[in-house]
Amino acid sequence: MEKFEILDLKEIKDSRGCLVALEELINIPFEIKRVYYIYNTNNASPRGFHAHKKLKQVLICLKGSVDVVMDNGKSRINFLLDTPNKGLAIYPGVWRELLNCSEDMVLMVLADRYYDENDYIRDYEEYQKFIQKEVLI
Ligand code: T46
Repeated sequence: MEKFEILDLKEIKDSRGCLVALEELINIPFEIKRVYYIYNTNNASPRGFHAHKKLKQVLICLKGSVDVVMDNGKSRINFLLDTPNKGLAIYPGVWRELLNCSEDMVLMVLADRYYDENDYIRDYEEYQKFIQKEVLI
């Protein structure tokens, strides 16, 4: 499994609390075009279940927790996001599922492209065909 990366975000800690700075092309591995966040979730309503053709993203769980399952068509890996000082960079061609979102979860996502529904592959069979083509190129 490749196409993802765990980013250890430097925490600046003092008696007042913690601060993390995000800087494009420094600790975020792309230019940031879009930021969105997901909240008011519950663990009975999983999200994701799609892949992106071109989009790169970094997921940071600011509060609560979520299991991010990543699938490359051959194997699946689960990564628990439960701290604001870890980022999960997901590159194109990875099927992702967001499971067990806690009710207090606040998930911030940085993206390198504007929103484009045409970049999504929301059908798993279509995803398998897509990665098969990628392997042949
Ligand atoms: C991803 C995971 C982690 C917009 O209008 N603009 C946006 O920037 C986004 C991200 C979504 N939308 C619309 C599209 C849908 O009508 O918001 C609705 C919910 O989106 P979606 O069902 O794709 O949400 P998730 O949580 O399943 O997936 C989202 C991102 O779409 C996706 O890129 O990787 O979060």
